Amino acid sequence: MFITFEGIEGGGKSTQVQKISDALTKAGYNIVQTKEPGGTAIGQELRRMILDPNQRFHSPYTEVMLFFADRLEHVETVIKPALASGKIVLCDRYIDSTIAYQIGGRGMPKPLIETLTQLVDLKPDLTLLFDLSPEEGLQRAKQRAALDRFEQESIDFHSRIRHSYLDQAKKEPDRIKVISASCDIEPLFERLMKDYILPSLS
Ligand code: Z5A
Repeated sequence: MFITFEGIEGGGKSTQVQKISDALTKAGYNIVQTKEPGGTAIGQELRRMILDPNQRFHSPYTEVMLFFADRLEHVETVIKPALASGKIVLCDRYIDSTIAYQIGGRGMPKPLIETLTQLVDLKPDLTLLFDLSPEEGLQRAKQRAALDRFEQESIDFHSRIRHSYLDQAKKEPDRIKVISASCDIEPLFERLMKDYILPSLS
């Protein structure tokens, strides 16, 4: 199983990925918990460049190329080997982030992203999309740490991303499950395990 977690900032994905990973590991499953950007050593370098609030890219295509460089290394050296050895991969952000952020948010041409996506050649089995208002998400993100390059963008940018995600979910309802993330951590975790994670593993 290859399960991805998606959504706008502050939706609580990272918190839930950690909890799900801990619970499944305790139950005896072999889990690989990973994320994009930054799931490999090269990816960590790319992540630092991508998220640095002082970073200025001079071509509108630089950012998306860095995300794909990160992803190609990640898929080849982490995700595919883990799946081949029968492990369950839990990944915090993946291709749907590129569609939502770079096409929905930045306005990159869809055919370009579709062409680059063909290089990746691996789709998730299940995607949990954490949905909440950008206002609430950014409020949560602000409480946590200094804002990164994306978190400093406008509410309008984050609203476009949210709508892009919801559009994707409408197009692929069997894979992408929309989760209302506007509730407390523990009840959300219990709902995710009972309604999505455990059924997908049985
Ligand atoms: N990006 C892109 O543009 N294109 C791409 O292809 C990819 C990514 C792959 C990566 O940042 C950035 O890269 C991301 C998209 C872009 N934009 N940003 N920023 P990241 O990996 O550093 O951050 P993130 O993925 O957005 O995760 P996040 O900011 O950590 O948010 P989260 O995972 O949704 O939430 P969280 O860390 O679990 O929780 C945030 C805070 O809320 C924290 O203080 C929690 O304790 C709190 N929290 C969590 N759950 C709850 C609930 N249920 N109630 C109340 N408070 C909660």
